[in-house]
Amino acid sequence: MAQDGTDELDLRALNDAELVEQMHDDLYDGMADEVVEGTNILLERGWSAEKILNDALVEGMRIVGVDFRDGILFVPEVLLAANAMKGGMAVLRPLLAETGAKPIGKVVIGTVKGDIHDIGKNLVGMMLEGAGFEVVDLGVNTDADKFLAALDEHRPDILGMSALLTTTMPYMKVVIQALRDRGIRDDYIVLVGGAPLNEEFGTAIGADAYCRDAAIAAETAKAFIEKRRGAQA
Ligand code: B1M
Repeated sequence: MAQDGTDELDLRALNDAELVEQMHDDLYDGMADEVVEGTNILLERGWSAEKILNDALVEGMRIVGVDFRDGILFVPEVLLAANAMKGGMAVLRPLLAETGAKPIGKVVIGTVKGDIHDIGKNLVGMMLEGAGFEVVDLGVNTDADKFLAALDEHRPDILGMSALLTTTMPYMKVVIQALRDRGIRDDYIVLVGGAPLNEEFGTAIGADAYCRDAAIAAETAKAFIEKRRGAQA
């Protein structure tokens, strides 16, 4: 029993499956401290960062997404859930990004104009760092001018764009067109991702590849870099 008289659940008393289920509930309820504690407990129990990310955090957010879609949860609750998810991700970040080696390439990434979803983009950034890339994150609501300015400033190998809304995904094409207008489209590998996209869309807007998830984004980025370096050798 906690000092304020409420029952406090001892997360350490739960077995792994119960703890993961409790973390889904805590994420749903926006309880960031509990999600962080659960994440730490699973790490202590020898779980890999990837497994915690996928089984506890991403799966918890999927459940939130279903109830958001169905009108059971609303923006304020989903914001709290997102905050809890970010708490867990902050614990995992150094583990996912652990590399120590010289960067194998540079990526500029951002969520496109009109869109403020950043959890998926942040995950992609972490996985790219884990794969050995230096990542410049432009944040959310990024317009074409900001992308172009960042390309000029950072000279990356890859431009990554994220969109979570059917209304914002067409803006990716605007950015790619802006690259074409400047005659610099082929200077960059353009990767796109986000829940409403698919491969067909990626091809239609002239991206080099659509990436279904963060792990695939990291694999795809590596494969393109190796191919490009091979062609230059
Ligand atoms: Co929003 N939202 N939301 N939301 N939200 C969705 C996207 C939605 C599908 C929910 C639903 O109805 N089921 C729906 C979109 C419908 C549509 O367009 N068809 C929606 C809506 C409608 C809205 C608002 C319009 C709601 C409103 O205001 N009425 C509003 C829009 C605000 C805006 O952007 N202008 C809004 C707001 C919000 C919150 C602010 C409350 C919050 C965002 C908080 C934040 O991100 N900081 C939020 C959230 C959390 C969601 C859901 C529930 C979860 C998104 C998420 O984080 N998923 C989402 C429902 C859903 O997707 N199931 C929803 C977890 C994340 C790990 O997955 O982002 O898909 P994901 O990323 C994956 C892949 O897609 C891929 O890799 C990632 C990791 O594996 N990937 C990339 C993503 N980006 C990539 C970039 C790459 C490569 C891969 O580059 C190379």
